Amino acid sequence: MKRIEDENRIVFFTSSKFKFEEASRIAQNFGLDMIRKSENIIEIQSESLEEIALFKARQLMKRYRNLTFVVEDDGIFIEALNGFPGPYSSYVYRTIGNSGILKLMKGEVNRGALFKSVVVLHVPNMGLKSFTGICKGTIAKSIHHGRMFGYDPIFKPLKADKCFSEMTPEEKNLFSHRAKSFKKVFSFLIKIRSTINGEDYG
Ligand code: ITT
Repeated sequence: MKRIEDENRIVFFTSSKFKFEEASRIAQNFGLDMIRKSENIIEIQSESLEEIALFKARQLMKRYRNLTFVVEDDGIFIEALNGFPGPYSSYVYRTIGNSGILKLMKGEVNRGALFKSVVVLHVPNMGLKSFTGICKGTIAKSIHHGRMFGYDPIFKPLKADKCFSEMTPEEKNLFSHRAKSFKKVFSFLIKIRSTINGEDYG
């Protein structure tokens, strides 16, 4: 059993095994060890993904001030729907789902959309810092198959020839909003750790 207090370990607080699967592969590429933990936290309703993610992180900070951890909030923003569902993506997915979105988009020529990921990192004694990743793409005309994570079966990134759901996690990481935000998080973490080590031994 892995201990979450290990100082080199990053804990990703998320209820989504898909998010973790993608982010932990990126962590591995950076030589970092990440584990997943589910925790009961209040998710506020807000028009800002960053505010939602920060609110989650602040609750966890009170419980885990000695832990290096991350939380993430995502949304899909559809041009023809004026950015809907955006920060309400989780609720909309649970209620009308992908088929509901496709109904709203019926006959719509403008299929443009983007995914946004906001990750908030907590480092002990340093507080919180947020990182953003965006992936532009289009909404498909039907539900595609494969890895059925959220809106992946209806979202095709620009420059790709298939929907996210038809990609392996590695392929998705070549394009995704999550890959972009987490790469920023891990680069930052490595940079501050080398600075701290440099000061200790310098
Ligand atoms: P957390 O525990 O990490 O908060 P969550 O499922 O509540 O997980 P979000 O609020 O961040 O996640 O996500 C909002 C919605 O967007 C949710 O319905 C997800 O299924 C969906 N979603 C998030 N990232 C996605 C991705 O990479 N591909 C497809 N759908 C995604």
